[in-house]
Order: sequence, then structure tokens, then C-alpha cells
Amino acid sequence: MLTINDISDAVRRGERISAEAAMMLWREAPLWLLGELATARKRQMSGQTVYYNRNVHLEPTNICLFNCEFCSFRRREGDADAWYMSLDDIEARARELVGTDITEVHIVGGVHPKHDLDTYCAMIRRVKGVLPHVTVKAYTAVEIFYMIRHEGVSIVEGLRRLKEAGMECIPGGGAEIFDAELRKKICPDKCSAEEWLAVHRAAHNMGIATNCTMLYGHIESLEQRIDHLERLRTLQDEAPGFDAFIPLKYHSRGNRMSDAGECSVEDDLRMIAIGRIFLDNIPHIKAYWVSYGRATTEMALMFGADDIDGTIGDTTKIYSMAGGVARPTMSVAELEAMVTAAGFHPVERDSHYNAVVRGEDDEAGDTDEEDAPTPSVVTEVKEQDMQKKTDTKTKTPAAKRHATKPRRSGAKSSEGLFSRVMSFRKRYPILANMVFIGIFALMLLICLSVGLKRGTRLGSTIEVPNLLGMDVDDARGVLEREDLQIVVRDSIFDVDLPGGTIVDQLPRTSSVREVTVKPGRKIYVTINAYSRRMVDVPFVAKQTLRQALNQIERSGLTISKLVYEPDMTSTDYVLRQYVDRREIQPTTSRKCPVGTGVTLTVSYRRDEQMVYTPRLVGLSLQQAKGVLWDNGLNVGRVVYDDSVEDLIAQRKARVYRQSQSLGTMLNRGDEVTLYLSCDENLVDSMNVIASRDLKSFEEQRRKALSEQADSLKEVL
Ligand code: V47
Repeated sequence: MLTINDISDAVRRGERISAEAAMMLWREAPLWLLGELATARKRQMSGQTVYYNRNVHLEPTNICLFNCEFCSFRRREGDADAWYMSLDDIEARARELVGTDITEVHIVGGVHPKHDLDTYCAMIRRVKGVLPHVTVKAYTAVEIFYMIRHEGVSIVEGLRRLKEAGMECIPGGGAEIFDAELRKKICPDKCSAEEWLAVHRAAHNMGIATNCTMLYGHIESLEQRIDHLERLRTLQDEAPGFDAFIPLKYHSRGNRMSDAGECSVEDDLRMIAIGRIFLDNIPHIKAYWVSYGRATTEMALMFGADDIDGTIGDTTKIYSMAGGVARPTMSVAELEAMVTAAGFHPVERDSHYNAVVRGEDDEAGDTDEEDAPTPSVVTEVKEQDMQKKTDTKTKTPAAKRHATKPRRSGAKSSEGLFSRVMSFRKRYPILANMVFIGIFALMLLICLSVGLKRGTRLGSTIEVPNLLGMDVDDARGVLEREDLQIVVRDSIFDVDLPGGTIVDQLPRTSSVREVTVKPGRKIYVTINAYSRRMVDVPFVAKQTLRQALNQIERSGLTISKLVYEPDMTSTDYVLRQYVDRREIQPTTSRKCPVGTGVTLTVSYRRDEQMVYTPRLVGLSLQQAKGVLWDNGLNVGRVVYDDSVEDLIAQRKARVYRQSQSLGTMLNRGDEVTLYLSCDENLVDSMNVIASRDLKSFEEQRRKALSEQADSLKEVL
């Protein structure tokens, strides 16, 4: 029989839990345990990071054809508080945002009877025309399904047109609750669960990332909640593309479901935690602060949420009209403070969960590194100021009197010294002036050196620790203890490495190369991303293999396999390309996670079927792969020796042996097994042998070629 302990152990081991287990956790697990388990799951998926973004919402109209029971936003045409923005109004609004630092405009509103697919596309175009660098996250699947059906086109065609207009991702709204009976009760006009899921499935297959939501805390049952989550999880298994799940707490003011009341904060925390634990394939859980308010959002971070949404700038009315946060706005400093207060590390993200790296000038309140007073100096100044204040404030009248009383003995001795100095000056004026100048110069020198030492801490330096392979959060702790700062500069994606692992650092340091810096300095690191960045798949067929390899590498994808096919006319010409066994056509617009493999079908003339095995010893795995592909061969098994202890060592390891030695004749497309080691002596000595082999191979080739040329001459 399933127990809470079994389920907890499974979650801690990073395993998936069943719907039954999720229900049991919800009903029976104490709140603290849910917090612990959801946090464990969160750590497995996004470390200590909590994301926020700089965004605005654009709600073009609140006039809506649909009439959902829970909606406080919807108005009928002609209602006194209905609004409608024309395309010009939308463009004017976008113009107001020029020069701000937002990265996302989230467009969502009522389903207006006069809007068709072209209107929706035009809205996006107007925004993108004015804000080309800002991501447009637009329209719920409900709006999309309506406009597509109204237009009489397929979902794929509708999405293609929206994407062409500039829509980059789709928000998660409109999901409400999937259960058909309940959906009929609370939002009878909206598209069905299957239609909502079909829009998201099609978007994912087209490489468009989306979010998903669930409206909870009204009249739904626990079974209906878990059923909703299960349908999301299944879709994500079949067609991955959800970036975040956003549980949306029902707000009861001003709508026809007010009698249902609102659920407790405990329910909110359980919802977030179960969402995090159950949806093990959705990278992020967003606690939408506009809906939850600040206090619950902060607590949500302890229950598995790793995103709190953005700055908003008082641009959405959906929640304020239903009793959520009124005039929602948060500054970056406030968002970051909320995350830090909960013990997590705030990271600004773009709409695809890439960390936004801003120049120092962009960072509000950031000062020039060289000019800024170092922390200890700032503390000293503050302490001196404090001392001054307490001196004047706290002195009693008696103490003040005491402070102004002349100190007799001291006064006497200083008077004596002064008159002796003056008489020396009278007697030897030149000498006295020289002595004064000397003393003054000495004092200036001392002041300068003390000042410089304080200002730049010239005296003290710190050895930069080697952070490669460390988790970014652990590294942050290490650097903070050393009085250094960490800045995540870039991210890569390696499926085999845990998210948050540091794969590069600047300045670099190693056991043979120590680097020292001044305290307070920034160490820039590149980490392995927690979730994959999506990139466009380039169309590379009808090009030479070399050109195709270059383009694939530049796009962030990799080669799965080269499949050779005989051809009458050419060798090393790409005939076709596939991703996940699906052929990519010139018109295919496909996005894939970074690092996805592309299979290329490549031509060869029968007389050019054979190739020589190239020299691979001494190369890293990445370099060896490139050389093999360049030579028309595939990578076979990759075998590491005992010196390669972890995934970071794998990146450093070099080939010391190859299954077919240099110069062996192989068929195009054959595989070569690579043996790698971190043992520098082993790699070096094998390299020496490989260099010798290369020399004799080249000599043999030269000889064979000249013999061929000679026999050709004889024939002629
Ligand atoms: O679909 C409407 C909900 C959603 C109420 O994808 C209500 O990043 C509670 O989906 N009480 C629209 N909820 C908002 C939305 C959203 C918000 C923030 C971020 C993202 C994202 C998406 O708001 C609707 C509906 O489920 N909603 N009325 C109400 N009274």
C-alpha cells in the first residue's frame, strides 16, 4: 500500500509520482513536508534561482463575446466601463514604452466580436513595429481557437500567421479547469479542454513555447484539479513546449461565482507544491504575484515556485477587477528583495527563461566598479557619521561643559612648543621653511598611500577559486566568503550536466595557473542552463557538407548522424535533413531545444566511397566529432578512462586512442570509437606516437601518389 513515506522518498530521488500519490500528498502530507518535497523538486529543476522579468500587459479590450461565470473583467459593448483600443491606440501605447527596459509585452483581452485573425496579427505587428526587440507573448489558446475557427483555417495555419506577425510565445490563460462538466458550468462558451490542448500541442510542434494555467479554488474538486494537472503533464510528455505552469487562484469580487468564496493561503501553498512535485516535466512554476499578493508569493517560493512574473507597471486589470492586487506594480529592486528575503537568488529572465545580462550602466543604482567606495570604507564612513551624531545628540549638559573646559596641562605644554618653533623660525627662516615643506610632503605621502590602500585595497589580493564543476549557488557562497562577487554571464545547454553547473569562468584559474584579484571583484561564470533555450532549425539541405556543418554549429544544434547515399554526380552534398525523424523542408519553421541532433543524408559518388581515418588523438570530444564529420565519418562509442571522474572532467578530457588508427580506409558513414582521458602524461605520450604515425602515413601517401602518377605517365 502506498504511504506518504514512499511518495516522499520517490520525490527526493527525483522520480515521477502518480495521480493517486498526488491526491494522497494533498490530503495527508503536513504542510511542512509539502514545502520540503516541492523545494527538493525545485532544486532538481532550477537550483536556488527564482526568476522575474520586466514586462507589461496590453489588454486591448474588455468587451468579450464569452460570458464566464468567474470573470469580473468582461463587459458588453456599450457598458459605461467598457474599453476598446484601436490599432492606432495600441501603437500609441507601444510608443509610450520606447526607451523603457521591458523585455516582454503580454497581450490578452476579451474576445471582441469585430476582431478576426488579421486584426490580431495587426495588433502584434503594430507593437513589434515600434518595439522590435521586445518579445510579444500573445493571446490565450481560447482567443486563438476562436480567431482560427472564425477564419476557417487550420490551427497550424493560424499559428503560422500569428508567428509571422511577430508572436513569439503563448500565455497560459483560458485553461480554467479541463473537466468537461465543470467547464460547462463555469465557462460554457469557451473552447473545450481538447481544443485548448490542441492549440498548445500544435504550438509546441512548431517550436512556439507556451505556458499553462489552472483556475483553482472555486467549486472544483481535488480529483478535477489532479486530472487537470495530469492532462498538462501528458501533453508535455508527448509534445514538450510548456515553459511554466501558473496556478491561478480564483478571486471572487465582482463576478457571478462570488458565493464560492476564496480558498485559504494553505490551499494556495498546497496547490503550488503539488504543481511543482507532479509536473516533473514542466521546468518552471510561476507564483503570479499580481494574483497572490506579496506575502503569499514570498511563501510560495518555499513551496516550489521559481518564478514570480514581472514589473507589470499597473497594466493589467483582470486581477484588480476581481479583488487581486490593485494597481499592480513592482520595481526590480522590490522583486529582487522579495526573492532574496526568501533565501533565493533573483535572476532577471527574458520570455524564454534565458538570464538577461545587462551592462553595468543598465543596472539601476550600480556604481562604477573602480570609483565605488569598497564596502568596508562605506561602513567606516557610516560609523564615523554615526559617532558624530551620537556625540552631539547624547552629550549631557555636564558632559558638554566638560568638553569645553580648557585642559590646563596640555595647553601649557602646547603653548611652550609653539613659542619654541616660532623663535626657531625667526632665527633660521630658510631652514625652517625647508623643514616645514619636508614635513608637509611626508604627511601628503602618508595620506595618499593610506587613501589608496583604503580605496583600492592595493595591499590585499585574493586568489580566485576554481569554480568549474561547482553548482552556481555553492560557488556564490564560496565567493561571498572570499569577498568576491559572482556574475552569470552566459549559459550553454549540456543534457548530461545538471542545471546550474559552472562550465567556464573568467578569470580562469587552475592548479597550474593561480590568479589573484582585489576584494569585491566580479567573477564572470558560464553555467549549464536549467532548461533548454529554443533555437530555429536552419535549412541546410542542398549545400555542401562543410557549409551545413558550419550552419548547424552556429545555430546551437548538433549532428546526430551522417547517413551516406550513393549519387551519380557529387560527394559530400547534403540531400535531406531530419529532426526527430521528421524531414525539414525549406518552408518548415521549426524551433528546437539547443543541442538537438540533426540527421543529414549526404551524397557520395561510388568511386569516392572510401575515406581515410583522420588523426583524432590529442583532441577534445567536441573537436574530434567535428573532424570525424568533416571527413564523412560518424562518432561511435565514447569511452572514458578512470581519470575522468565527472562531467566537467569529460569536457576537459582528450582522445588518447581511436578504434581505427590513423590512415585506415573506411566506408563513408562508418563509426569510430573514441577513448578519452584526463591523464596528461598518457595523452601526451600517445600524441607523440600519433605524430610519428601521421608522418609515416603522409610519406606513404606521397609515395603512393607519385607511384600512381608514374604509372599513369607510363600508360600515356
Ligand atoms: O484565463 C479570470 C484567469 C486568466 C479570474 O502565461 C481569473 O505568463 C482568478 O492567464 N480570478 C488570464 N483568475 C491571465 C493569465 C496569465 C496571467 C499571468 C501570466 C500568464 C502567463 C498568464 O486569468 C484567465 C483566467 O483563468 N481569471 N478571472 C478571477 N476572477
